[in-house]
Amino acid sequence: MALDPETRDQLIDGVRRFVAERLRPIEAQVAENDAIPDHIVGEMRELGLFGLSIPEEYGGLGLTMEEECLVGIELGRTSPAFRSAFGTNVGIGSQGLVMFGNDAQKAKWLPGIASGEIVTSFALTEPEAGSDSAAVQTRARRDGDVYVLDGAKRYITNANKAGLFTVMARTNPDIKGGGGVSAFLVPRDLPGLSVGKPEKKMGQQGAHICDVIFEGVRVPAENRLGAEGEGFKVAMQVLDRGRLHIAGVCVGVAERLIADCVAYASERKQFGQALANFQLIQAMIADSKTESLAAKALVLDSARKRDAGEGVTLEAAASKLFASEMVGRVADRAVQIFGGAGYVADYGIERLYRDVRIFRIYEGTSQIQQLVIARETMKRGG
Ligand code: COS
Repeated sequence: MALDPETRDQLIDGVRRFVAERLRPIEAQVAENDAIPDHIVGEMRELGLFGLSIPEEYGGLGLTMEEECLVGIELGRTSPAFRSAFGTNVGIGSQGLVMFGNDAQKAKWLPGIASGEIVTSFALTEPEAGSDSAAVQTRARRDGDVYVLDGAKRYITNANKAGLFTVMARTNPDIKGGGGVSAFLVPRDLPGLSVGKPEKKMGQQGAHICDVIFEGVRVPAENRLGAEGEGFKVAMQVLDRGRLHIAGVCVGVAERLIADCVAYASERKQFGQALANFQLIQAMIADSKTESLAAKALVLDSARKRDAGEGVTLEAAASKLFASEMVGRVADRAVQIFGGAGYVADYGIERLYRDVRIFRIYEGTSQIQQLVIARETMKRGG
């Protein structure tokens, strides 16, 4: 159920203040150290950020999709690496369980996920299954009352901290596509599960992705999420939702960059006057603002449709496509407006330029979103 307007404003205000006062001052330091200080993660837990989307009965805030996107916009006003610390708990790491888990599974895991005591990861991608996620090769063989998992997952966000993985694995090797895949809740401490070193990345330092290896990991059959063969659909529905969240974050980063551009252009003087007086600078600010407003309208409208119970596969893909491409253009213009300073680390613009590049890739590349949008549009007949 949606929050009443006053509570909603308080929540958004609280997150905005936390971002401005606690996160922004240390964003360069976090990038430098490739780590978010533990006490900051503790503050995120206290604020309830790990449980934004977890139903209230399990200790979360139970936000609607629209509310979650509004919070996502606020979180986008600083390095997106911070959001990543709890992003999997809010999105792809928990939503399979929220949407498809049975009561016992939910009661066992969701309270710890909501509080942040348990960090979750979503293990779909593999070395040979990126965009083609139905090509999952990790095997899950039934052996009495367990499934035995063997295989490797790649680029798994928060794997190095995760206590629980939602793993997509092939239960039926005779079915080559998604129909042979099932989803499992796999605790980190099961023997045979190992996690690789965090990858060195282009941006979003402080957020980590690692390989996850399964060697004869015996997962109790009761940890299967949904029916056998339903795993691919679980993953797709989790991603539909995740794409809306990411689109919200993209809008937030764009708003931050636009504010930075306005401040810099007002202060910096060339040819005897502020950059902001030059119409070619104004044109870049106008384009960024227009696109950012359009993305915001699209993502919030799509989120409201989801909250109303409509299928939003198309809208989520369109939001993710438009917002992630939009923030790429906004970041590029920001570097241009800042000029040499945009290319220099001290101003933080080049860091955000690198940070936003992944938005066009993860949770489905722009090309996958185009494919989904085209298919859905044709299905709907226009
Ligand atoms: N919701 C519910 N069901 C869905 C769905 C969705 N959003 N998308 C697909 N399905 C179902 C289809 O209806 C189909 O069911 P039936 O077999 O009963 O007809 C089944 O899943 C297979 O779907 P489809 O034929 O569309 O699968 P494809 O292999 O052709 O590809 C794409 C689907 C390319 C869209 C999918 O693989 C994808 O999204 N890839 C990107 C993955 C991704 O985002 N990875 C990021 C890493 S995770 S952070």
